[in-house]
Amino acid sequence: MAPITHNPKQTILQQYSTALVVGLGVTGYSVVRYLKSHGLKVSVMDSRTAPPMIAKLQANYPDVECFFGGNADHQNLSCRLVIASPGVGLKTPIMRRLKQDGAYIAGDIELFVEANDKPIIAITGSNGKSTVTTLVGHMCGSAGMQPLVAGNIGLPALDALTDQKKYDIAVLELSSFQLETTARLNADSAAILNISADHMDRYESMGDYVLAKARVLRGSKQVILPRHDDRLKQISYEGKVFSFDLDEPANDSEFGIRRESNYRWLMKGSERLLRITEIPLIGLHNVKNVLAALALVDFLKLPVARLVSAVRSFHGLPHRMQTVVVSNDVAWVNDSKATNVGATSTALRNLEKDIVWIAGGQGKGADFTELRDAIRENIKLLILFGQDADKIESALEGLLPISRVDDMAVAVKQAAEFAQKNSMVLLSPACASFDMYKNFEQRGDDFSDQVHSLIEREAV
Ligand code: UMA
Ligand code: ADP
Repeated sequence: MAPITHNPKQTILQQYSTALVVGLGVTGYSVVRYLKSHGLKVSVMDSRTAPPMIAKLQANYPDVECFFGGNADHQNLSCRLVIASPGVGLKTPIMRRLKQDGAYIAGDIELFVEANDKPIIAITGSNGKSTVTTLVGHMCGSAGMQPLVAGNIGLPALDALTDQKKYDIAVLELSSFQLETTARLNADSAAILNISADHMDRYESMGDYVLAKARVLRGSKQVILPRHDDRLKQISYEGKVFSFDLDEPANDSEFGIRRESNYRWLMKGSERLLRITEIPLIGLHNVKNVLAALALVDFLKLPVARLVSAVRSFHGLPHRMQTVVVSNDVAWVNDSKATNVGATSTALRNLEKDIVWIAGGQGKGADFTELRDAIRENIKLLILFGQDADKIESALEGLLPISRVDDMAVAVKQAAEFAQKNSMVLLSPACASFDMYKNFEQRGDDFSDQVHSLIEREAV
């Protein structure tokens, strides 16, 4: 095939008439639908024999040529335009080969950016993305706007575009995977919330991971960053910087906290916005999330009263520090979405109560010794299960009592036997769930179900 001829001054739709979509999950399917609706000839490749969206594809697009299963990447798949799903690493043999063959590789977000003509607010970071994305959407909605909220949060951006025809602002949660295949986002306001190690099975180094995240800032008019994060000091951007953190802001481009008599206020420079106690969410990390959300929407100049009422009425998302039940003075808390070390150590550091901590799963190449600094005397027992339990146990050995179990049912039973009054049982796995569950929601639901049935059995 001839060398790459992609012209960045023209859109993808203007330049290509055929495309190969790699990965047939929700993103791949949304891309097929979008490209077909614009008249492209589309083929699909997936390493699984029966990928998740196969039935829907065959029912709605029977003419799409499919290459499925282990041998798919040995087929002659050359194509000038390749749209990669986020889960498909660009360094996998098939993607390297397609690139060598001269293909232009993009992702669904690049297609979205080309189709969209409304302002974009973009959010990435290792943790807090879904919380901040939802809160920003809620703020915009409370102020009378019609936000489109999509991306890594679960709704592919191109599906949101089709389903929700009328919107006046796009609020996108973006993973490092999605950013790798987005040439230039040109957001109006873009944030990197925080950086801690995640997906180290996909990146060669922390530096590579940070560079992928930093792509969110490309072309952004406003850049929102935490004030004190050394890992973000090296990155470059063009837009005006607004920073957020828990200390006092020094000027109008800083969001932070000021203590005044008995109150701690969230501030933009010298302007009071709301009191910390008005935030219904648990933990100082969520105060940071609220500050980031306020900074992200600042350019819209929405009425402060509307923003404050949005914060007051935002009770967070399921599976993030969610209290399942308080029974016999023991709080059972589901933080199943803590799928990396950063989220779990934030949770452990923020809790004062005695804790029975349930963790484990698929570690994604994480260095679990980073959890050591978060272990304090109030963590009375760690109950471990799942694929990388060995690794966690050896990283934390000697710091706290550790018990090994086979599954959630036994973990919950053992936690109930051990937990004292006024303590908390916390599911905060520090791992992905895919070794034992479909996703983190199913793992969190299993935890809740086991807790409720145990309490009901004890009540009989
Ligand atoms: N596949 C291949 N070859 C590969 C890898 C995957 O063929 O090398 C195939 C799989 O066999 C599967 C398909 O690709 O059939 C799945 O595609 P995908 O993994 O890109 O998943 P989607 O269903 O399209 O969902 C993706 C995001 N998933 C990932 O990034 C792994 C979803 O984020 C996102 O909500 C959705 O797009 C809509 O934008 C999930 C996630 O775990 C929640 N994200 C990671 C995170 O939050 O940490 C980044
Ligand atoms: P993401 O979409 O980035 O995974 P979520 O809002 O879904 O973020 O939260 C994921 C996990 O991270 C949860 O365990 C939550 O309690 C924790 N978390 C939320 N915000 C932060 C933050 N700012 N810093 C660290 N951990 C956080």
